Amino acid sequence: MAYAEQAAQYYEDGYFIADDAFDPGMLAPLAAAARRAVAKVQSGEVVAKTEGISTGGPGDNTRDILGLIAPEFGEPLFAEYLGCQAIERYMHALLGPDLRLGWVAIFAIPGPEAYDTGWHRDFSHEERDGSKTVEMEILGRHRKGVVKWHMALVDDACLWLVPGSQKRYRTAEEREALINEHFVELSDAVQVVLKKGQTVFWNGNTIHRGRASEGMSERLAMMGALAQHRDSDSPQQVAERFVWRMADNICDGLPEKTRLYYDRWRSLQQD
Ligand SMILES: O=C(O)CCC(=O)C(=O)O
Ligand SMILES: [Fe+2]
Repeated sequence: MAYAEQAAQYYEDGYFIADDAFDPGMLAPLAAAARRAVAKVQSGEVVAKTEGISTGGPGDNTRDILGLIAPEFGEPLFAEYLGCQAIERYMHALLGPDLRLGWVAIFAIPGPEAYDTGWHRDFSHEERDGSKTVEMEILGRHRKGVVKWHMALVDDACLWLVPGSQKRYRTAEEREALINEHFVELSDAVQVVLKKGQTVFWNGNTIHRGRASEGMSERLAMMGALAQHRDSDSPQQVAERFVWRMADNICDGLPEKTRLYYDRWRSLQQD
């Protein structure tokens, strides 16, 4: 499928699946680096907290490993992956020529554990039970210009979403699932089934759910995001989960493209 068609599908359905969203030769090294990063966090060799990345501390069994571009991880491949040409081509088709840092993280569920987020939109602090006017206003504004993705490092069928729901008010059935009973089947939902190496680019404003798939033995996925950049974008308060990125040592080791994404992000953060 051509990039323009995939971009059209993204804006219509809220997602598309790509087979080639990493530079040649990156897949096996990324999986190996991800396993090392998970082991470092579990052992406490690296302590990755939203407020800062450090070394030598208590181990942690978090499922969401952040801070991968920090030098403490000693894994430069993550920053290369975020800035690689294959990702850049998709982002240019979706967001235009100028990009800035979103994030890169790992999703790790080590065994056949129960995992279920329940139905939600990624609304963070926005109103979750608004009127049609309120919800449509949020959908038009919230995380505009940000595209996120999951790349399966092992086969991954955890994500479910309702195609097109990023563009419209929720139905009565969806409201029940979003507000009251999060763990039900939704009639219009689809399961996103990824083979190892496939990437789903998707909009977190869709109604979606992450759920351990049947017979799953492990989940290991990269999560990434980039944002559209304009020099005229307004400065922001540093988001709580990105405070670690204000450390002086983050930018030095970054490859050229990721450094550009980082510098643009950094220039908009109020100290
Ligand atoms: O587990 C998943 O695939 C989805 C998790 C989720 O809600 C998200 O990434 O926003
Ligand atoms: Fe979500």
